[in-house]
Amino acid sequence: MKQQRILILDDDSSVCSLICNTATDMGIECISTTTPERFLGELTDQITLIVLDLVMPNIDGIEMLRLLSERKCRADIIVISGLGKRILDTAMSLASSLGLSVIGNLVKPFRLSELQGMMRHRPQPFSAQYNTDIISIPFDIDEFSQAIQNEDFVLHYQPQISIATGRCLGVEALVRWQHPKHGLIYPDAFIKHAENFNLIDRVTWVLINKALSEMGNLADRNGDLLMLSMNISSLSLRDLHFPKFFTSIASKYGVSLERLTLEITESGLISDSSKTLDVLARLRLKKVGLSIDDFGTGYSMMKQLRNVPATELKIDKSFVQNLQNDNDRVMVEKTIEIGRDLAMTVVGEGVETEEQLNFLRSRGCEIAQGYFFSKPLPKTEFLAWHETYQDSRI
Ligand code: G
Ligand code: G
Ligand code: MN
Repeated sequence: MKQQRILILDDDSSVCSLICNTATDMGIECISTTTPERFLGELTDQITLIVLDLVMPNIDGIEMLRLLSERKCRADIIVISGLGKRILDTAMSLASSLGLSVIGNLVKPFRLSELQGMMRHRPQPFSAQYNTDIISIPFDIDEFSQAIQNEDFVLHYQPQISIATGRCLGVEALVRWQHPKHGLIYPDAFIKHAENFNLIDRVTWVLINKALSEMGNLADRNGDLLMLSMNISSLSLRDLHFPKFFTSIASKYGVSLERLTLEITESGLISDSSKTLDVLARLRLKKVGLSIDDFGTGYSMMKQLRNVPATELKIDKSFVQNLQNDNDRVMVEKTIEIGRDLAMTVVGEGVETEEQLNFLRSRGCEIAQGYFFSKPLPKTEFLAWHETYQDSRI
């Protein structure tokens, strides 16, 4: 176990001594300073814990977090501020998006016992904490065109469960690129490129055909057909012919439009052109379900809610997985309320634990999706999961 060593930056020297005395009493080595220059000078790989005041005269703590990230600082960080909890929560989200390891926050005036509790925190090995960037495989437009030509994509399916009855109501189809050399590549690594290459429409149609042929007519033991949700790039929804093509593919596979839902990410809807709204309205008139994916992460969600004729809201997993945070919990509660008031179905995404499921249930959320039930699975594995799941419910 690495020896704890604390470095404190606070422009209030009385706070510095209070923290230092506490640390020394606990047998922890401690350095404190009121100036950013000295702070950066003292920052070495030996420091395991940093206590950082967010509001200082010469540099703000947010700027300091950025500097720490640039220096690839791997120490655990506690942020403190007299400005209240919301700013601290924002600083913590920012810090973790910068790859820093923030372990807690303290609102001034704080209790010594709170600080002591955090200091007792045992430093973890550094490598486990530092978020490395997502590795992405470089590929060019020809290679990607070829992949579309060969239809080198597989769909994985993740169940959507009725929270009230436990029944599996439907599946969401999620694409993966089956790359001949690199293996399975996840959508975050290629969908954006497909959009930039202007090839996304071709991918969209390949996948709609695939999803409908594989899962369009899946029924459970009662003979009830399952719902099928697909993710559609908002760029593909600018094509005024989309509803016509979509309808004809559904009829080719004999799938009724009421059982299909198109998920559009909230950020995609921001660029709503009148064409997109035209397409969405016509799909809705044909009874296709429309879901706002990753709800809560976009920039103008109230405007989207008013304009888009959506039937479903999917609460982004970042909120569902952070219910211990007051802000995230309120987001989840209010999204469920908005959904109910607007007669929309609300799906809680990224449900991993029973507590998360119980919380959603207690607030009246209807559908849950997440690893708690199953990861997205290839078709045959999904079918096996579905059989076993139905067995377990008899
Ligand atoms: O499975 P994860 O499976 O990594 O999916 C990440 C994101 O990729 C999803 O949130 C979704 O927005 C996007 N995505 C998944 N499948 C598709 C697809 O078939 N088409 C498009 N356009 N996006 C998809
Ligand atoms: O379309 P979209 O953003 O909604 O896709 C959901 C993403 O979330 C996919 O990448 C899927 O693999 C992932 N996912 C689904 N359930 C869980 C879960 O319980 N935990 C986590 N961490 N990710 C999940
Ligand atoms: Mn989705």
